[in-house]
Amino acid sequence: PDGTSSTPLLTVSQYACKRRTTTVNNNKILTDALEVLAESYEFKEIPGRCLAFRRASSVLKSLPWAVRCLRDTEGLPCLGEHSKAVMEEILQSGHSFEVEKTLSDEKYQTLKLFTSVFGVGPKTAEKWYRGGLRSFSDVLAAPGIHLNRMQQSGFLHYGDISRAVSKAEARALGNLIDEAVRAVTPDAVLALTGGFRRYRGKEFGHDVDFIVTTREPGKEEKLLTGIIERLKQQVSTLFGLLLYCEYNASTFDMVKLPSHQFEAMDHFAKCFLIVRLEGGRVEGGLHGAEGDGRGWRAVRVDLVSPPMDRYAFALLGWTGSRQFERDLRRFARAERRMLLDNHTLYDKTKKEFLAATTEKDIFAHLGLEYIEPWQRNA
Ligand code: DCP
Ligand code: MG
Repeated sequence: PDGTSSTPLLTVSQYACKRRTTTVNNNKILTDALEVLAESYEFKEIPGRCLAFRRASSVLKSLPWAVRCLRDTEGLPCLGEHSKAVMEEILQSGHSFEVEKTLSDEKYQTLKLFTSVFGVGPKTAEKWYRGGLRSFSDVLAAPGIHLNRMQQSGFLHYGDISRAVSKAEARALGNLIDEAVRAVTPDAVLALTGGFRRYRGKEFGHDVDFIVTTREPGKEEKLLTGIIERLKQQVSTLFGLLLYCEYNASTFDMVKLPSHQFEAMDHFAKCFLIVRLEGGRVEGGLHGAEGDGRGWRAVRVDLVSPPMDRYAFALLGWTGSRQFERDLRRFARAERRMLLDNHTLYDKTKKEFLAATTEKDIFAHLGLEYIEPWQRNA
């Protein structure tokens, strides 16, 4: 390098797992627009197009500079004709006709609203839409609509759980879970994962994800049910701490090959919770909950409990982002003939499983430079 170039000619990889993506997004206007289109194709169940927009958005998120004209994007991977056309329009006029049309589309708006409820996925949202329902009051008043327990809790705590969780609240929850874990067994391992592990500085998330396990082989499931029991017994003031709890027992099979299907959930024991977090626990009060004088808020919490020898795979898989995970698996398959998922890594050439005790081991097996959690916001 001669030091005269103002824009360094870094080659940007087509794989998110070979890029370093912090939460600083220099191209937010563009990525927000592309993600609207990705989401709308997700609702339309056209996964190819959805993925193309997500990949394009992810590449732009990794750039340490702002795109000012289309020429700036020469040589960048994953930017298809459609994405480029949308970007061009925004760069020139400040908005995109297609994005605005999508945002004002009744079906898009309704599916977005319905899927924002805990327990409501695209299938249910679509069914309700086709049944003529357009609002929450439509759903709640409709005869013959059966809400499962998760959806009932989703509606009941909608205001709280659709409001962002602050770092202080995540920390308070960490202490609460840690207390319960220590009460069950002192030698447990508890780690924050998901978005909160990827964030640095003042940031917010939609839920708080933890991995919990124990060094005693085969005891991790008992540990999780023990924690749940402990949380259930705990009452804060007059109320129970657990507002909702769904426990999924492990269906983990030690000898199985990694799944080819990315979106498939992993097989570890886990639980989906809604926890009542008291305001008094957080210095300076709770984000957003001060106004209504309740002094508490509901927060979504996920706990997953892999066996200790799968801890590194589970941690890597649950830290995200989703795009980072997708590309790790795609890279493993396409570039290394290996299969990776939240449980294991399998080398198809050597026909053997590759063990790992840390995330660094997994990156090393894949021949990838280690990417820190806060650089995985792809
Ligand atoms: N994950 C996965 N496969 C799934 C669901 C989740 O690999 N089917 C991984 C990737 C996610 C992480 O788990 O990054 C946590 O899932 P969340 O939905 O909680 O997403 P984040 O924590 O990344 O973001 P948020 O702040 O919205 O919670
Ligand atoms: Mg999360």
